[in-house]
Amino acid sequence: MIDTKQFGEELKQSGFSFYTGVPCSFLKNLINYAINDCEYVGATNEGDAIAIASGAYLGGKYPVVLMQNSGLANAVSPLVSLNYTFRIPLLGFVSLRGEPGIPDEPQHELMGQITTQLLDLMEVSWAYLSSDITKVKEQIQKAIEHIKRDRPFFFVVKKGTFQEEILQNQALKLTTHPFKRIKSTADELPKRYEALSTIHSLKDNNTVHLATTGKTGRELYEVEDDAGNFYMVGSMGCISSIGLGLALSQNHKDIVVIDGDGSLLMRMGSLATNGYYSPPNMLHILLDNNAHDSTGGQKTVSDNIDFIGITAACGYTKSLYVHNLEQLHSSIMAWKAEKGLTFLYLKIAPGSKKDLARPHIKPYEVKNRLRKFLNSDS
Ligand SMILES: Cc1ncc(C[n+]2csc(CCOP(=O)(O)OP(=O)(O)O)c2C)c(N)n1
Repeated sequence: MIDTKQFGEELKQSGFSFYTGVPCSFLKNLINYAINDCEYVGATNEGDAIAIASGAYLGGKYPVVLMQNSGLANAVSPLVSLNYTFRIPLLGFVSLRGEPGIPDEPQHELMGQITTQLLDLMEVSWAYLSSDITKVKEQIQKAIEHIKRDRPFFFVVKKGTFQEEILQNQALKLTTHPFKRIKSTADELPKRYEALSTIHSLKDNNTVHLATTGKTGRELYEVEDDAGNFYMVGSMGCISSIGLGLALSQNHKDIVVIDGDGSLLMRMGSLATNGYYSPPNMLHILLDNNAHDSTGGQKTVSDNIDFIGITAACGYTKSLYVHNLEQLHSSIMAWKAEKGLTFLYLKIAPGSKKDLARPHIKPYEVKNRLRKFLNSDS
């Protein structure tokens, strides 16, 4: 067995002190260490955890992600279309429930057989974590080499690898009396391009704009390319989790997340995590066209959803209905002055700019440029 604290301190010395994930009993002791002695963000979903960790990496951290192997399935989309595509590394720990030959619950049987194959298929390098601390130190160095090459590395963790680490008291954090502004007049339904132009017009050197998958990122690129912009491709629904990880690790920067209704609905559990950790430097703007516009305009169910009520109930400090571009402008200005995790909800018209191009810059170039922008003292 590994001395969990010694292992954690070893990782800490190599810069790994930001953890996120969803618990598994095999990893309980390492998670307890992370909660007790490091920064730990409890995610609602393993895919969200990957995105939170990726945001933290953009912000300059070396993140660690913990998950049960059943949750590796939840993490597939961002691992293959975010981390691979943008060359975003992280250190992962995945438990091996259902290890062949060892009795376990029936739901782990198949995943136990395919965990390492799944990692191979996703081109994620991995190793079984040794329970000998001398070997473990070598393994950590090997993992760091992969990470330095901008690739994720996963340790597959068998039962009984970590020594007991007692969970200390966990701080409770409850948001009380969130401020809500609900719909009070007709929506003017601007175009997405107009909304993005308004948002972009308020961007300064201290601000990052994270644009969701599909035409939002493509249109933002056409409004104006900027070193502080991140155009998401793939990993639909992960943009606000990236925002959370980034906002927590760069608390002096303004992080503006620009979301779509289809994307937000895809991973709505992330709202609970955002609200709980409530980074005051994050502004979450939803441009709701009631459609999957990027894939041909198929309707979403957003017309049935009270996003203002939901985000307020999840712990966002302010949830504000925005009826037109003027209100969008003034609400962003007000947020810049007052801060607090804020959700702005704007209904927009469906449709996009004609002859919309795709960013000429490659995803990993966007990432490298953004990391430089964030980590230079401008
Ligand atoms: C996991 C996943 N499923 C489906 C897609 C295909 N896809 C790309 S953009 C998009 C629609 C996004 O809808 P929304 O967030 O409302 O933004 P809009 O296109 O309306 O601007 C879809 C379905 C994807 N990229 N990833």
